[in-house]
Amino acid sequence: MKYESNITLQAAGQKLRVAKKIVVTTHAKPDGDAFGSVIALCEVLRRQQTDVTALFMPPIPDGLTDICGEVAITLFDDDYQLSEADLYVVVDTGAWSQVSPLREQLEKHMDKTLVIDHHISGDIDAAFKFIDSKAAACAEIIARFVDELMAHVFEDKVVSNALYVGIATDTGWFKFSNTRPQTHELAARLIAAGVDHAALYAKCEQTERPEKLKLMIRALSSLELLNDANAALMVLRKADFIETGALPVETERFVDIPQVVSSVQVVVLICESTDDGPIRISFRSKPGENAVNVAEFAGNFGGGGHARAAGAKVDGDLDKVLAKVRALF
Ligand SMILES: [Mn+2]
Repeated sequence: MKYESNITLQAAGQKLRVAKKIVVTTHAKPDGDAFGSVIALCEVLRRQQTDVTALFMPPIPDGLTDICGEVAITLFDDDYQLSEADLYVVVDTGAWSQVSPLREQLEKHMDKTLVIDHHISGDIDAAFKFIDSKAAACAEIIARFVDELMAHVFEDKVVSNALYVGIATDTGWFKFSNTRPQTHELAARLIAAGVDHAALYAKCEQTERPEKLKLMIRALSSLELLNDANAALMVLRKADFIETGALPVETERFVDIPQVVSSVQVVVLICESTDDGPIRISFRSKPGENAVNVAEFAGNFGGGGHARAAGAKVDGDLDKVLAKVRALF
């Protein structure tokens, strides 16, 4: 299946304009872009009197529920029944693997489904696809739909905050290579419209618990630099989680920290389970000429992922896993 647009912005906009009942959803565990894209689009649809459902597969990002204004959020659970609608919209993904809890129900409605996405691949065979893989965030595309449908609500607080959260989070607050002139132009337009970007930064990025910092200290004190500081290895044992009171999910972004050292090309974080489950290994690598393909590393442990970010789950003894990871460098 070719993953490319088969409908113009105007024609897709017309579908959004005429449908009386629309369900808008996105990938499970939505990030800022997924969440912001759904909320911005739903707010515009709500204002044009569409009966709209903003459907999310949880968890939704902490701290973002108060940017939704009057858009009511529906959370998917095992009992959820997808209602009949004139149009189903999937934003920020076109991959069934990312929408799997909803697949069985949504698959019946492919003839009236519109995918709006900025990824390069996808397998949801929707009748309508509006794909722009050059867009830094799906919210960049949604901004074009806002202009197409109801340009005057662009300055609406709900719409502008949601779009800003989308573009800022998907570009790492405008530092990733996907950031392009249009991204900054949109950000400028949104800030001019009154977006409080510093407040949104705090809402999105400064929401952690103190336990996370305590665990971070443990992770950093475990740091080993290998192969002339080309690789950084960190280990968190079961006791580290228990003694700090931190949760396994609170290791998020620890793998970014050692990358501040110029020579570090690869970071590995090994986490023991707190409930005797498998050991979790996360790999990251920096882009560039000598970029290391960490998906291959993860493959050695029965895992996989992307060239720059990969992972594996392994059963067994932590010290044996550690030895095997050290032997990679
Ligand atoms: Mn995105």
